[in-house]
Amino acid sequence: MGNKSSLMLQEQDIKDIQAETGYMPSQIERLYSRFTSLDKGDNGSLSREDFLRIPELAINPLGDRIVHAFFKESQDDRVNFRQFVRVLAHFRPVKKTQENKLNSRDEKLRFAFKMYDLDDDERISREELLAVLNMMVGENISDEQLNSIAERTILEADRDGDRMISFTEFCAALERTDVEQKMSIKFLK
Ligand SMILES: [Ca+2]
Repeated sequence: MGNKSSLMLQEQDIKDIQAETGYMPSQIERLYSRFTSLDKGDNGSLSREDFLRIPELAINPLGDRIVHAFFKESQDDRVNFRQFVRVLAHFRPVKKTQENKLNSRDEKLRFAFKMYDLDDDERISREELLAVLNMMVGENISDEQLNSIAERTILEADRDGDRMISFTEFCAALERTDVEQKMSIKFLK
C-alpha cells in the first residue's frame, strides 16, 4: 500500500500541492497513502462511501455536510487526490508560521457558511439553521428549545431584516469566535 502510493505521486505533484495548500511534502505523502487506502476501487478517486470510512468524519456530527463539501467541486461524484487535499486544507490547524490562503480565517468562515447553506443560495434560513443544529446536538435538546435557539440566532445575526443570515452577517456574528480552533480537524497525528 505505502509503496504503491509513493510511486504514483510525482515530485512535481507534491510541489504543486505544497504551494497550494501549505502541507509539507511528508504530510502530503501520508495523506496520499491515506487516500489510496480509502480508495477501495483503486481508481484514483473516492466515492461518497469511501469517505464514510474516515473515522473523524463518521464521529463528527457535521460529517455529512463535510463530505458534501468534498463533492461540491466534483462533476462526476468522485473526488481525486488534488480535490481531496484542497478541501482538507481548510481544516488544517493554523500555526502562525504556516498560514496559507486555504486555512485562513476567511476561508474557514466561507467553508463553515457553506455547511449551513444547504441549498447554496448564499443565505442561511431558519430551516437550514435548524437542520444543522439538529445534526449537531442530536436528541439531547427538545425541538422547542432548538427552535428558539435558531430563532434567536437569526434575530441576533440578521442586520438587513430579511430573516436570513448572509455571509457578511455570518462573519459579523462570529467576529469574536475562535473559528481557527473550531474549524481545525487533525487528520494527521
Ligand atoms: Ca440557503
